[in-house]
Amino acid sequence: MAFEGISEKLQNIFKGLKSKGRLTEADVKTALREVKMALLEADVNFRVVKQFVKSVEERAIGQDVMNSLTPGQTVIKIVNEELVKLMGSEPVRLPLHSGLNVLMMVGLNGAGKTTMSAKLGGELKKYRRPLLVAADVYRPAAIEQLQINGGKVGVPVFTMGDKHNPVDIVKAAIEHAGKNGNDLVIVDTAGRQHIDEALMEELVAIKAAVKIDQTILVVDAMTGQDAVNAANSFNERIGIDGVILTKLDSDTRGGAALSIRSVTGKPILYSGVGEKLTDIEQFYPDRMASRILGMGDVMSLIEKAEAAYTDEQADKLAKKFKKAEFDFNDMLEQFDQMKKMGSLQDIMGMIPGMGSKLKNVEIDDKAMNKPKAIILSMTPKERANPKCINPSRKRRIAAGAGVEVSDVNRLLNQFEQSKKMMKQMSGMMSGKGGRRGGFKFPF
Ligand SMILES: Nc1nc2c(ncn2[C@@H]2O[C@H](COP(=O)(O)OP(=O)(O)OP(=O)(O)O)[C@@H](O)[C@H]2O)c(=O)[nH]1
Ligand SMILES: [Mg+2]
Repeated sequence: MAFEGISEKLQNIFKGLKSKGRLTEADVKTALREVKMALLEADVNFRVVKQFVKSVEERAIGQDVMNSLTPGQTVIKIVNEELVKLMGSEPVRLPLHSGLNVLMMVGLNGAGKTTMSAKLGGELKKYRRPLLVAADVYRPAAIEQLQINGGKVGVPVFTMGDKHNPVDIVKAAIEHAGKNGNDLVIVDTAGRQHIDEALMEELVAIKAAVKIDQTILVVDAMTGQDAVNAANSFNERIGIDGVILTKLDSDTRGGAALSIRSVTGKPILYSGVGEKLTDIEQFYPDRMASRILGMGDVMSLIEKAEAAYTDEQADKLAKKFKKAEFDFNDMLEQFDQMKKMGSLQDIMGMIPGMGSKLKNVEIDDKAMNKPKAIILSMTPKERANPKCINPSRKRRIAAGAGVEVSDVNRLLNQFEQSKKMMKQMSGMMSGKGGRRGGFKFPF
């Protein structure tokens, strides 16, 4: 899970701060020294760390903070605010003007350019008419990969095979876009293992030959300092306009996410959060800071739930909860809805305070398979009215699902328990809007 190490360290530091009623200057300095170590260990650029700690210290060591009622909380709040600032403060939307826009995706080998090109195409298709362009003529199967991904998101792919040079391909693609009513051209370029002069020349040549509106650097969040150094070189050599971080679903330490904005001075536009082509999110500095601090990412969780549930479904569910009418048919439906929200591991990681608790727990998405199989081997009548499930029915259900009768019993007990809980909770859940409230920081 992303940011595990740094989250845990920061939370421990904060616990120490909060346990003290009053804070001395020395307390704050000690805590900040630990914050500094945690950031360095997460592979954050050392200059960025130095500046960060200085900014926090300037704000934290003052009479206002020391004399406040909850100095520990105040210091934590400052750290949070400075982290948000480090990643750009406000979310930045990809700037698109009216008429034809050309985006060029650049970055190191394997950063996720081809995947992200398709993800962006799929995302921006809502507002634009995108065209993907296969300008990686070096890596075997790169063109095919883009074609397959383009097909999956329903975005056309322009290719001239691998016998032309990328400058000619991009020129022809722009002409093609003009003729076919595409107003957004997304160019997938070749990656290299390291910054490589020939590659840089090629990108410079493309930029000289056609008008590129946005040069977007795709950065693998797993790679920390290396990514940041590469970003610097790309920026100096060809000039970049924005950054996209990929693989934020993996167990990245946080270094790239925290350094890249401040090192390049360019906004982080989106993040890639999985291998599926819908795994793309707008980048929100405040939400990312919450995740890094181990406060969870409640907003993203709510958005995911809202995307998976229609208003109608949410209302229906809330009503059933209220009357405790929830049955196994509903439970089955929930399993499928949960799947739409992503992997269980990811979902749990967004819940405040859960990230660090899950450290060594492997959450298996298959965990839902057993109860699902049991419910599937019930008759519709049994699902709607679990009370009628007598011992002989239990045996039949167990045999049908390939489990033990004790597994069936366990599920039935859990079900009764949750019905009781639902009754108690129903007062707290009042429609969709209600889910937004009630969020508290875990420390
Ligand atoms: N988990 C995860 N995997 C990703 C993400 N984005 C890309 N990948 C995977 O990373 C690998 C490389 O992605 P590509 O899109 O081929 O990367 P690329 O930059 O085009 O690579 P080259 O063309 O070889 O330079 C693939 O296996 C992708 O599925 C992401 O956000 N999360
Ligand atoms: Mg590629």
